[in-house]
Amino acid sequence: MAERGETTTVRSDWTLGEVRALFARPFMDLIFEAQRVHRRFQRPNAIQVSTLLSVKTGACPEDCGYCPQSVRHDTGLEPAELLEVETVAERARLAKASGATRFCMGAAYRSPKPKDLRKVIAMIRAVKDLGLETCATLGMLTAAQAHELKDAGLDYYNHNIDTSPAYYPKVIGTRSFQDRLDTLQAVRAAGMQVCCGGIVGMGEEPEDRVAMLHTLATLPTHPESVPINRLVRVAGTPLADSAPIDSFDFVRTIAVARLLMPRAHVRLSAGRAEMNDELQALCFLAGANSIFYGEKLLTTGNPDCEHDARLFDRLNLVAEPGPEESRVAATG
Ligand code: SAM
Ligand code: DTB
Ligand code: SF4
Repeated sequence: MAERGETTTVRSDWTLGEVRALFARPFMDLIFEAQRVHRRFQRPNAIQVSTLLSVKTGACPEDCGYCPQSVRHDTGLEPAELLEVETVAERARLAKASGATRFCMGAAYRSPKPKDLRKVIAMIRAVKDLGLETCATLGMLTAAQAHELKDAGLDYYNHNIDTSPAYYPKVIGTRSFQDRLDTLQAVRAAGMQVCCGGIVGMGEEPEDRVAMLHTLATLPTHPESVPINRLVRVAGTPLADSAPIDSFDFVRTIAVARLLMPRAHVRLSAGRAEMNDELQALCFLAGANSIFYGEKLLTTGNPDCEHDARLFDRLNLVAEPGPEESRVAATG
């Protein structure tokens, strides 16, 4: 039986005090411990590679203060209707050819309408047929919608808690923290894997980062993927002038996520375009083992593929095998 406070078992009973204490550890001790746990639970030197595509862009009725896609913020973004299934399939083919193993389709919805969901389901089937893992992020779901997506073969649903329960209402007014938890519960109950994380650098206090990770790590089952986004400050959004988070505080957030959720893939998500290679390497050392790969996130930029390929080479990182290669490895 492991002692409380040891970081080698998978626990969902973390206290706020314990999470706070992890953040307060000397930087080097924290990173060392995170890498120790990383090596125990994850493949060292392997990175899971996902590609994002915005399948429906902008004109979102929600008011999320960070988001360029809200209809309430004047960001100059050109809205676009739900893409055609063949267009999405073609983009997924390209993503697979360039090395991605998971394809994540994002739509700027508060929640999907039945007609839209039918079309997204056709997209999921087409992407799945290519041998890619599928992920979608479409806003709030009912239990029935979650089941429809699961039946269509959706592997992951992304729905972020975004920040702490206390800071959440300062950033988003059109839906509540509890709404987010309800959708996560519906996704889990339908049997899908959960991709859930948040954003840092939105002017939150360190205690908000403690509470955000505490919320994720005390879900009955940890999310399988935990995206940690560093705010992309888009002109025209209410958070455009937020002071950037200190780089080492960002790395600490990754390390604490790794320690709290040892089996999860922690994704170094939005914000990489503004990070140098050395900072990204430090994030990988702290336990990040997933990235979004491809020149665009949803509407903002991401490092170009050649740059990422070179970064992988320089750090001797390899892409984690996708579903097809894993099957071959298991049977052959
Ligand atoms: N509309 C759906 C929703 O909100 O769940 C799905 C798409 S939404 C763009 C997905 C996530 O992207 C948000 O929950 C947020 O965490 C992240 N995001 C949006 N804008 C961002 C920004 N400017 N910087 C960092 N992350 C951002
Ligand atoms: C996540 O946590 N980050 C991604 C994905 N899940 C959907 C989105 C980042 C969006 C960054 C701003 C943009 O490109 O619009
Ligand atoms: Fe809409 Fe999602 Fe952007 Fe919020 S984060 S404004 S729900 S697209």
